Amino acid sequence: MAVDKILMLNMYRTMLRIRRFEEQIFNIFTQGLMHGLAHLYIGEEAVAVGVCSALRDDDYITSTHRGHGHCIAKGGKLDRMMAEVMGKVTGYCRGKGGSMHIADMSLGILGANGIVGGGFGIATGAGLSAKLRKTDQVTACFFGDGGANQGIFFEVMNYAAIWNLPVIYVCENNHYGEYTATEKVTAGKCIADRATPFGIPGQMVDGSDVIAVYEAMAGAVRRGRSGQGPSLIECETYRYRGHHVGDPGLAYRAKEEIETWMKKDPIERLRQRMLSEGQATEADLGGIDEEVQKEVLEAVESAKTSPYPDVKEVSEHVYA
Ligand SMILES: Cc1ncc(C[n+]2csc(CCOP(=O)(O)OP(=O)(O)O)c2C)c(N)n1
Ligand SMILES: [Mg+2]
Repeated sequence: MAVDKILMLNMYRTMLRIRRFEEQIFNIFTQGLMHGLAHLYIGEEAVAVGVCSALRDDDYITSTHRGHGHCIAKGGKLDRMMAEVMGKVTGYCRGKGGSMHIADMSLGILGANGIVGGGFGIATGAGLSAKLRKTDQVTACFFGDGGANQGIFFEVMNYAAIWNLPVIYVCENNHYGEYTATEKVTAGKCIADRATPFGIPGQMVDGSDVIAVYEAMAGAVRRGRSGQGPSLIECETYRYRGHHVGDPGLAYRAKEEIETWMKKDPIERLRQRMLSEGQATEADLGGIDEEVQKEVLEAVESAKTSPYPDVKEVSEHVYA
């Protein structure tokens, strides 16, 4: 699929929905309206949106602890997500899961995951399932640079390779795992190279460029759908905020480093590109900005006015 104006406008809108949604998550955290923590994806939007724009509605994704962006890009409902984060009964898990347990089987969202590397087995199983059922569905498996050091990553690449599974492993290398710089704990030149010993194509992509991510993903999806097997894509990206909403993110990162990445902002970059290519006017994009802000504030209002689950159902739906 060529990257036309409609696709670009959709990508712009979706990246903005993620950013505005997460700004509100930070607000409700500081106002004491949510319990626990959430991990913000602000700065990394081009990865989720580039990847999910190349997927069909019936394809699958597995997500991580930093999962709001993945869910929104795959079509997750903002009001149900916001309600879940606030522990309300209208949330995706009736308010019992929170930020790291958002899933929507009807949209192929096989779940955020509090376990680093927890998506690898699920995604690879979904790939095996699609193969056995002889559908041409593919699965995108999001994981971080920290997740890339979990042993199961190597196990699933082996299985996916020998069985030719339609799984695309998408590494979000944001240069940190919690408070540790990736290069201090990660061997090798890059994570994409880890595909080579398994005979899988691995490539690095500029994860601040939504079109570059989309194009790399579209190639990997074609490969997966046509029975040629798995791929690994490493997206270089950066989280502007701390590891979670309670971490200012400044103690272990230089201010200049953060500023350098913010200059490559994925949303601003697509905006400038669309304006300079005449794909959109300031008025078109301003209209989208307004619509998105309104939609996000409505999700917050709806979550605020929803009730908490009844205490009688405290042990329901929490164990299967
Ligand atoms: C199995 C496991 N080990 C440790 C943790 C604690 N933990 C939560 S997030 C995180 C860092 C993950 O880094 P990365 O995969 O790069 O993702 P990022 O937070 O950068 O998006 C760690 C170690 C965990 N949740 N699960
Ligand atoms: Mg990381």
